[in-house]
Amino acid sequence: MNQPEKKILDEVATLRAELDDANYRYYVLDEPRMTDADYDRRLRRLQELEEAYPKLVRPDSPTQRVGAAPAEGFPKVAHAVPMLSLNNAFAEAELKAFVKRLGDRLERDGDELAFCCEPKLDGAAVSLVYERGQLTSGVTRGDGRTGEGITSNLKTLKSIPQKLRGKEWPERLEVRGEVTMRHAEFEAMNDKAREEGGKVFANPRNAAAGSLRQLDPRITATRPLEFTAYQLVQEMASLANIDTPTHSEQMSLLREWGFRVNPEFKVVKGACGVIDYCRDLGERRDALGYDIDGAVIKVDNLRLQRELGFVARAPRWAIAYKYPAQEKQTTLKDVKWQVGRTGALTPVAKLEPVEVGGVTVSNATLHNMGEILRLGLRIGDVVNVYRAGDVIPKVVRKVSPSRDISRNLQRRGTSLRRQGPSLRRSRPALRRWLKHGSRKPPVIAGLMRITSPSRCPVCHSQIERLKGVAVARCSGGLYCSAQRREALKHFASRRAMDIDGLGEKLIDQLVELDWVKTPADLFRLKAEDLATLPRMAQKSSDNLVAALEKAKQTTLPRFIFALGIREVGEATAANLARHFGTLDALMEAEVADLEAVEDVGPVVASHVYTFFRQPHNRETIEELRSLGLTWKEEVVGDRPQPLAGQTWVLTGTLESMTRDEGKERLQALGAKVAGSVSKKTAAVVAGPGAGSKLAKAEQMGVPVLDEQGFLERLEAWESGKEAAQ
Ligand code: JCF
Repeated sequence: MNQPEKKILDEVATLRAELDDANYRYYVLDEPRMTDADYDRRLRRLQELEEAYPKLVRPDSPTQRVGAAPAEGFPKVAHAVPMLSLNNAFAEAELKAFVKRLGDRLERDGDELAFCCEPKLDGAAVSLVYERGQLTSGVTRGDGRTGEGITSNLKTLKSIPQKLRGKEWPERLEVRGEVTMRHAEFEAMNDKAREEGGKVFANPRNAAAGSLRQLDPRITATRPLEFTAYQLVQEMASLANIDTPTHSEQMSLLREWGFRVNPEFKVVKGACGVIDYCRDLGERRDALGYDIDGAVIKVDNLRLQRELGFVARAPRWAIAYKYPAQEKQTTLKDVKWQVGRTGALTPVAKLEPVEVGGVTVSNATLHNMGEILRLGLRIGDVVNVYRAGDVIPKVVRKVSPSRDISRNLQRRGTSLRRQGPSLRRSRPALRRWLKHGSRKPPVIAGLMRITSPSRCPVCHSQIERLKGVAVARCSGGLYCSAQRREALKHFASRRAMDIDGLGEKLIDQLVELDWVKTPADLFRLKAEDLATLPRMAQKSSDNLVAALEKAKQTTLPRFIFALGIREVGEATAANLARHFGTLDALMEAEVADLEAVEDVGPVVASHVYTFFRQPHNRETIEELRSLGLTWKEEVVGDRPQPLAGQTWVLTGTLESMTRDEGKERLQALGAKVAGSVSKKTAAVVAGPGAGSKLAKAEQMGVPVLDEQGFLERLEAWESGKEAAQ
């Protein structure tokens, strides 16, 4: 084998340093500098060089993160220091008692004590060992004393440094934290698995734990896992080396060494500080984008921590304040089939009402028939429901055959074993059904089975199910009043045509009465007719007609979005509008022209093409135009996008425009508009009433604009006078 020259050695070292740095910025600091393309190019070059000179391959090389060869099981590994559990508090009074107890024990005023507060991440706890700065071992929590060695799996996580950054780390370092998955990535992963018949996880915690216990690290590498450090392990032997007097300083050290720590981490004082933190975090829980099951409160001062010590298996100096559970058990009472805007039939579980994560849930989605089969559900089953963030609650597992059913079976003198659904038998049947696309799903043995309708429950049209997909659709199109109703709701919605006063209930009535069949019919409604409807006074009828009149002035992106073309969301609508400039150009576009638009693939292109080839769609569009619907048409060609690649956040109220208008103007300039502030945020626009987002921006040093400043910049960018910030 040829010897690498010095030049090659230098290139490899540079590539590794650049890739490590890019990973750190992306996964730990949330501040990416390198584009994905640049990252991939460097990674490929490094792979090439390592292939050409295998002697250069090192276990901590960024190329090794894709995972090594499959391993046989996992070795049991004893934790040098046991991984603790935390005592729980379920009420604010218990937090007060905790602070008071600590004050008493330490013979000082508890309200003068500093506490570190952070979200209690709901994932899989792991412990990492670094020797001379190199990651040497990663172990699951296990029973707290012994866990499983999953080092090669953990090495595939980009938020776990293989090599510590900086210098002053101790000879041996142990870091503990939680491996989690964010809601968005978890949902995307499950959606894909549902489509492909792969492994679907009940919740992000199961997904994280399951992904870490994969025997093949290459599978772990494909899972969107994230490690967040929360504890630097204090061994007596290493105490001398880590010379920080507080937990919060240790967290800063961990950050410098290359770990991600939770951005919600905060030091507060006394019982009031702790309670305020727990309340605030609880209110923002659904908006965090990841699962937490509580808040962790720790005494900040490490000397005081040592003085307080432990009781049984939990530290005296910490407590977990628990929020309501996000997964709860209830009974499946019935399944109703709902027809969506595009005709897709969704089975909706009707549940015995149950509180999940602080909200009462009585309906949950079952996605499609494939999901019902996967879960082996029958009416009457006891099921678990999961609800997190703003997403729709889901039935995630069947807990046991319900009492009702077993009683039924007893009455009939049959044994449960004979009648119980056999998942072992249903799985191959499910796979066959998915693959061959017959209309009738396989029957799982048992009573009260759930079947999918062969006719639309609303318009009785035939139900179609394409080969290889689990979704069944009503073939009725706009003949189906359910599809019409959903299409109209979408058309009128705030982000589409924004027709004030045209709510869902009213649309239901208008469709029921057959007054409105197409969006164009909306603009023909007369105030005197509307006033005859129940709950519609003359005033509200006049207002609605005025709102319809106002909505006729719209924008091209809004109009395209309002049409409700399959898989054309707001962002795609904006891209289409920008690309084609006029509706006529879009309507005449061929599939290949459509595929040339940013983020438009063959599937979306074919949906758009097919939509505009339907005579009834073209008719409706013509009618809408002749009824006076207009927008400013842009000239063909790309407008400048000075804010491309930037993420903005709008908070508080604006006087000269609504937040949605502000958002649209920013998007038109190429910016993304996000709901929460991170280090990636380019700028925050804060109007009166701005709260925690403004505070966070200031704390993170993100630029903040008031409305005046925002308007000035907008106008400069829109007129093309200014290239970028
Ligand atoms: O986020 C967590 N799940 C979490 C668990 C955070 C912490 O700061 C913890 C923990 C378990 C034990 N701290 C300890 C001592």
